[in-house]
Amino acid sequence: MQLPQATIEQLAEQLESAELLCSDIVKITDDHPQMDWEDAYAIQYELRRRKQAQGHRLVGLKMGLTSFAKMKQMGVENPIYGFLSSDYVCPDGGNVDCSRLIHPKVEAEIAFVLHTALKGPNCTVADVLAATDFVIPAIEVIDSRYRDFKFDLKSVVADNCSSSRFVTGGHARRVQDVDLRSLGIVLEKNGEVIATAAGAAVLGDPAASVAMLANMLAERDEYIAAGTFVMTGGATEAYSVEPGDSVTARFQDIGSVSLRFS
Ligand code: 0L1
Ligand code: MG
Repeated sequence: MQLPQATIEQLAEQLESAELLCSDIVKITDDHPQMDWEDAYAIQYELRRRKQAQGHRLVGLKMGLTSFAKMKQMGVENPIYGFLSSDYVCPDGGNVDCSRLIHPKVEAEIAFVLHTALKGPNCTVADVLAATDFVIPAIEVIDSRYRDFKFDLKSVVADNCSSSRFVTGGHARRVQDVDLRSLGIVLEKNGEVIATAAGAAVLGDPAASVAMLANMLAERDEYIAAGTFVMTGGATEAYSVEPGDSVTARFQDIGSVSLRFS
């Protein structure tokens, strides 16, 4: 690690204030170019600790930057992971208040719920399929705390991978009953199709995203516990939303999920 613990805590507090005050900040590496990966995840885990200290619950984990479309959009090459907090949860068809956000964007994602813990290293797609209780459609609302959504990978890891809100809906289906790779996804904004994808857009198979999460967590001696909800990453690039917009993501065989923005 390059940053002292006091700086890690101070940066987590800054990111938390940016979220709560809806006020953007410059990316961390502008002032701390020496920040390494350990520091970046240490800041994220400190943010997570602060959320829990305020009474919010950890309700899941997420992968980010798992599709080629997202990697290309953000100019990066590696997936990253973050946490999902109970204050991010929205009801299906519910309203997101944009005055509480800086510059929200939406992503259509396939989410997994596990009945068995997954431990890396060497976790495989087959392991994930065997450990999965069901898959379910989701929309993630991301909202980078960094000015103009501009950051490098370490800064965005510290910012909990731009996590902000999410919603699940549609039907929970067993993985054995769907073909995750050819599963079609249609993302609509205000009734117009803005993006289409198949499940394979996410690392060739969304289950590979869950396997990668288990393998990345193993580097910290952590694992995905039984019962965990995991979002596998946007299958398409992310799309900006503003007050008045409504967004629906339709998933072949597993239904649709939607959100309104005011
Ligand atoms: O959920 C995501 O894919 C977000 C990853 C972080 C990068 C971004 O803000 O797009
Ligand atoms: Mg996402």
